[in-house]
Amino acid sequence: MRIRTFDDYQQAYQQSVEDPEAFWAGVAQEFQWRKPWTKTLQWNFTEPNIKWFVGGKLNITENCLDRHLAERGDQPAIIWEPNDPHEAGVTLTYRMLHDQVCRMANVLKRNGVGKGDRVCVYMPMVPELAIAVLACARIGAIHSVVFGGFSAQSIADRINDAQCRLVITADGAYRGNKEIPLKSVVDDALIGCPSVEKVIVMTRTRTPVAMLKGRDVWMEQELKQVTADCPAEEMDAEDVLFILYTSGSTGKPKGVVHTCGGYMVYAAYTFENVFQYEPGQVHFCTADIGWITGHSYIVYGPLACGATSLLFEGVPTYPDAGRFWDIVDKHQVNILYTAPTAIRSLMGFGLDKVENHDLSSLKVLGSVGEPINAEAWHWYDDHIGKNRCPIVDTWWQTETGGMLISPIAGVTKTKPTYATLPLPGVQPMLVDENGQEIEGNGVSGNLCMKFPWPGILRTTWGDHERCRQTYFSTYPGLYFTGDGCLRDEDGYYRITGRVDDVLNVSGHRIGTAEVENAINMHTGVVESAVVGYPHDIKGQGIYAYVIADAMPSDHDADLTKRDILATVSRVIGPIAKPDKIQFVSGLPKTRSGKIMRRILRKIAEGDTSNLGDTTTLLDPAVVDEIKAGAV
Ligand code: 7RM
Repeated sequence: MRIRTFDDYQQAYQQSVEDPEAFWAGVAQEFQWRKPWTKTLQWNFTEPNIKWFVGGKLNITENCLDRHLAERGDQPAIIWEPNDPHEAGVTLTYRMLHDQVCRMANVLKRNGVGKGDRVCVYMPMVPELAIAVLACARIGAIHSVVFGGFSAQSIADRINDAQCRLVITADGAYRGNKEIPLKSVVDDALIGCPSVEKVIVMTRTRTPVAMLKGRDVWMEQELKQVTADCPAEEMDAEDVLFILYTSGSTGKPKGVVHTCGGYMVYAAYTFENVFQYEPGQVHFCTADIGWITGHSYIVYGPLACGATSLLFEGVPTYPDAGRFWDIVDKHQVNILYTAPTAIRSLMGFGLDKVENHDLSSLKVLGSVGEPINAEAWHWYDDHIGKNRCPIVDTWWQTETGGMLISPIAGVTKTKPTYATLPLPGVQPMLVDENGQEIEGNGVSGNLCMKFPWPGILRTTWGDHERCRQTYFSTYPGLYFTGDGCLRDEDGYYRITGRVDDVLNVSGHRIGTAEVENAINMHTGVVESAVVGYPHDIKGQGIYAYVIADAMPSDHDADLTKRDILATVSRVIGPIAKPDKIQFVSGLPKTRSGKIMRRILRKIAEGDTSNLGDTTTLLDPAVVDEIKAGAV
């Protein structure tokens, strides 16, 4: 099953297209199933209805933990590096992790959680976060991890959408030189969350917190009340494993649903092959477990393969911009998987921060989350990989569960800025505006998939129609990714960015509509329009055009802008704060009332020379005003 050469890749790819069921059955067979499946795949992309390993029974934690005990019970499963380099870290062997997951699972049971119940997890990047996630999976509870940078309002929206019964959190989180009061944010959220019965609170920062009798319990005390004996719940391959909320072009974030069997097989298969993972290697994925990258390539993929996964609590620039390299050196990291935004930011601090560290343990470098520009690619290649580590530019999405288009390390010839070729089982297709397939090479179009892979989303929580509408209706019979893509003369794929109203700011997915709604909640704001613009470090920055009920004077404008930022922070979280705000008296609208974002994007980019056709605008004069006031 393991791909070692380009020939292997071509063979695997060919089989995966000619006989996908046999191909994936072969991969899935390597895992531990309580009961084998009876049908490998049932699908249609119209409803959509997608089922992998039908009738198969398993528990993902048996595959991530129990299965490894005999052979590598004493090997590190998780190495934890704290925010403060002077604080002692933690290494959990597979045996220790198994023990702690079972204990935590028993704590959940004691607090009324059972199979199918939803649990919200709002935690710092500590081992207990991975343990909490796995404990849910152990007993068949569905986890919904919310990134620690989201606001109380965002947590409340997610909890209510999934009707979570319990929340797992901590008193606070350390991030660089900041302390985030997680429990206090949860308390604010829970004012509007009647479904939540219990809150389990871990001690991390020992910030004083309110503990409500009957609702809030301390994790440490709960753990004293349980044993480490917790048989895994038998799950159907298509039972829900987790929900993860992600932004789209309209409305509130959607709860992307992944199921036990297919997701496990896909996360593990892609982890092992793309990174060419070898037993004993240390894998360092710098993402937060609050995002899909953390789910698939810190927790499930590596653990399903018996790997050692490094979990880092802090940020790349604390205590200084050499922190990643310090960690690589200290823990002899073999695989480093990070985002272009981190690379670009660290590039700016110069080579001194890199050169005093031993990076010779590195074997493979990965990139994810946004397009990687050539300059960042080369810096990564030259100064981190020293031109001896393949770079895998992995393209995928929350909805895809795992990587879809990516080089296989050392196997696929790489090309800067290209995600290169589809992985086995992945059948990309480029289409034009009218849904016509664009064939041949040296072309570009909208990126779709014409066949399911085991990690594809099954639905969006509580609203299957929204799933159909968002991903399967634009081009009937296809899964639409929302990305634009180029296929060059060699058949290599290069992702050019979103073609919908979704922004990618420092690798975080943010819907323009979400930011607009938040801005519009600010008093005095009549209307707003949000677009992205190129940003040297973040990839994209957020530019907001705002109509206020009275145009603020220069003095007031600055204060009002800060108030708007505070409002957005409150409603969504600090990650969605606009980088630039421009007050305008009107927005460029067509006669039918549609905002012409194309024009606003051009102005935000600073390219006002050629705004294209503006004759369909209701009031073309507004464009001149906006151009003149651009910030
Ligand atoms: C894994 C993740 C998904 C969106 C996706 C793209 C963009 C991700 C790359 C990329 C160019 C890449 N999930 N994207 N990886 N663009 N090259 N290697 O990021 O759901 O949060 O975002 O991110 O636009 O649609 S996500």
